[in-house]
Amino acid sequence: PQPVRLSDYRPPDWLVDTVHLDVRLHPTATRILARLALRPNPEGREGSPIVLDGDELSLKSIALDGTPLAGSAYVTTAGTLTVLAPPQRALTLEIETVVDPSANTKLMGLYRSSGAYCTQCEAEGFRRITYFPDRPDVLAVYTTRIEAEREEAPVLLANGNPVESGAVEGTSRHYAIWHDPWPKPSYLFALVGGRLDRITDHFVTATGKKVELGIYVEPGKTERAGYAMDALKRSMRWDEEVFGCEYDLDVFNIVAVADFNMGAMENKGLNIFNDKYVLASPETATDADYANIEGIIAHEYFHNWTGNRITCRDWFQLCLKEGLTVFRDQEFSSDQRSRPVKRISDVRLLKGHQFPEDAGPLAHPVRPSTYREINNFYTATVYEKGAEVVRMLKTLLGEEGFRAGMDLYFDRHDGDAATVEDFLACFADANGIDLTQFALWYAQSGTPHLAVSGHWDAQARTYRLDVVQTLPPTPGQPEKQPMVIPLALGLVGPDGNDLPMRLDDGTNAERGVLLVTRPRQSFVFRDVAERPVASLNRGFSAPVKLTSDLTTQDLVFLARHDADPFNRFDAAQTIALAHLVEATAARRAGRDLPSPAALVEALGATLSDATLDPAFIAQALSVPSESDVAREIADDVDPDAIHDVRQALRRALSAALRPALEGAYDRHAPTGAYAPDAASAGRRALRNACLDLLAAGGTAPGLARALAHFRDADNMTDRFLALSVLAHNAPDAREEALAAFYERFRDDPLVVDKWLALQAQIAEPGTLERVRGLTGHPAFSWGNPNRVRSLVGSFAGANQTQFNRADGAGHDFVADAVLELDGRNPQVAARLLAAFKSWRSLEPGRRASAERALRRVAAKPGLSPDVVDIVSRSLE
Ligand code: BAL
Ligand code: ZN
Repeated sequence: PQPVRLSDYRPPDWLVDTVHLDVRLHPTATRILARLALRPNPEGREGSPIVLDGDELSLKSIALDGTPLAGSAYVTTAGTLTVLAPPQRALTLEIETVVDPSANTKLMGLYRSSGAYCTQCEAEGFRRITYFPDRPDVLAVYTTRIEAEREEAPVLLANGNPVESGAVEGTSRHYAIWHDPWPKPSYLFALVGGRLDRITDHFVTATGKKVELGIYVEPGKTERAGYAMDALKRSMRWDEEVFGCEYDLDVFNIVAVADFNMGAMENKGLNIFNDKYVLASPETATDADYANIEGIIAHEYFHNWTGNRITCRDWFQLCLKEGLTVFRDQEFSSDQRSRPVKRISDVRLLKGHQFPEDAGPLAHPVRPSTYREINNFYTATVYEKGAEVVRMLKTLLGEEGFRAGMDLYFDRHDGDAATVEDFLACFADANGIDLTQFALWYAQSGTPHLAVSGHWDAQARTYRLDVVQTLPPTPGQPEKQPMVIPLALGLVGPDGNDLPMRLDDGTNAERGVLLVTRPRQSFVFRDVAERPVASLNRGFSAPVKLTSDLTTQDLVFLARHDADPFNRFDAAQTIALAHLVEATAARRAGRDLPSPAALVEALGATLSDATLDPAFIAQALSVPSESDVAREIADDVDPDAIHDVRQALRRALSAALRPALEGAYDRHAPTGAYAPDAASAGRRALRNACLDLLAAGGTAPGLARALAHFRDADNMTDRFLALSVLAHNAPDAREEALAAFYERFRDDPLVVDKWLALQAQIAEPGTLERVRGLTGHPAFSWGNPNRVRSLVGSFAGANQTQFNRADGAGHDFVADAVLELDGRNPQVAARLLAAFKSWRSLEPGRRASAERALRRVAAKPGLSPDVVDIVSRSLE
């Protein structure tokens, strides 16, 4: 495919005011009658033909203002239908197409999941339902009539409000009509038809309007939808209270389906979800699942304003809705749970997924300037880094300035298809500031590096911070300009309390934030009577890689005393990471491993601090991952060496902290029935983190505890943690435990996913054969994205040693899986292939095998555009 460029954007030549759809559902031949009211766009090119997008459609008829079009009046290609020389006035096109939902394995457009009909239109799926100008800046009012066999699809849903429903006289069919009064782009269209159960509730908005809420699930699963409903109502209230956003239809429906490419989709008034992010019960879902459900229900709901009421002008602006909405869902979860712990887990996700993306061949700006396949840009950079950029705006402007900018954005752009420039202009205008340099965050890819050193002058009683900012070259961007980096900090005095911060120009460092805007900058604080320890980038105020001249003892001090919980966590992680990097080098050079004494000291203090939140301590006990260490090493990476030294560190911590770990484990035993709230989840998290460390390396007492934990568990969080501990550390007990778990949950696909994912992550040479074998297991299916992601995705993305086996067999297996999948579901195939994103940082042998595997994929004829795009960028 030809690249699409942001600089080539042109407004549409034709606009669509209304769309009337009549969809006659049929398993293999669904007929769609579309009536489009079009008019020339005054901002488009005069005299233009009407060019509509279409993909795998069977065109049955086309009429203009009621008169069938002659064959010479239009042309179709593989991707378009063009009405030639149309009258340049408002007109109506009626188009009849037929599609086969049962054959739709791409899960884009109209398809079937467990017998139900559903749709996925973002980004370019609507063109797989009917011919349409399928771009986000064409906003229309939709009325949808759905008709189906009553027996096959008793439930018929579409966007907007229900208008009418009834029997189709003299047939076994029935229909429903839905009308959505809010103009929307085609990517937000949705319909559902099927045999579904539902739970209902209602919500009264701030201005007293009653909204009927429904969550539809596969028959028999309504008992698992309650938490999602609760999360939905909390989201609706929170968005009113925090952003002033009120819901705007009479109904809000959510449908959970088993086969879904993404996590969920924010279609107007009819969110469609992967059932992984709706269904939960204590027996089947972990605390992490509950937290994800809460966050994703909120995310999709929040899109109603940031995405739907204000949408994107074009797909380059994807971060406009995604980064902003991730920021909003992160804030929601922070308010519902522990803010510091939420921040820690969000930053872990950012560093674990986005930083590697930004450091490899797939790096791209938060707002890309070119793409060949937009589906490949639903990335950690657009979502997570996009959210960080919004968070930095808030840090720069403060609570009130940020809210003023958001209010102006909602006022000024409601009903618009907007751009990043529009968004930034609202914050600039509302606060009277210039955000030109800040806008570079949207345009420059790569993780900025800040090197910071501190200099205390006892005589002058000053403390100077020297900051050097660099931004590495990334694909297509050899040269970079300096960014605006809001660096939140504190100066911690010897007693552990923050010192006042007065800059030498007499100003206070406002809200404790320094603005780094130049390649080199110094900040001098005055009246600093004692040597402070600088706590830098508090709360991870900027998504940068920060190095400093803090000593290990400074870090141990911060891990004990920092008033900023994020940095308290981060100080211990920094010690651990430095240890692991040094230990990896020692292991490869055949030297003795360094001592982990500093980390033992820091974590020992954390474990014994009764004032700390258990969920926080659990995070602190979880040492950096193998991929964190690989990212830090950056070059000539040997995953086996990293794995070995990380295991050694965990064994050492286990031995050194054993009494404290056992004490915390015992003190946090459950006191009542399972509840998914944050406090209860935090207690379980700490107890499970202690167990995980106690059993590290397979010590007998640790394993005995894990076996008992597995046997006695009354909820999935505890049961699955114990199973993981056994699977990773107890080869002798592993098979029996895995078999017992499978027998218990074999009829529950979402739990089977956990079972598949766990086995794929075992860091042993036998895992590849195990995973190969599991692809033939009756519970596995190449057709279901959740199964593929659980088994093959976990192997490629969460098993560094086995995916990167020295013999190249792991790379070959994943390449084969990509090729197997590509003919069926290109989006899932391309996402799997992106697991090679860090291949260039591997040691030469593994790098060569990764390159061979990538080249083999690239050489296969007939690849999808999705896979071609990833493989070619990976090899560039
Ligand atoms: N818009 C795609 C799914 C999501 O980010 O909400
Ligand atoms: Zn989203």
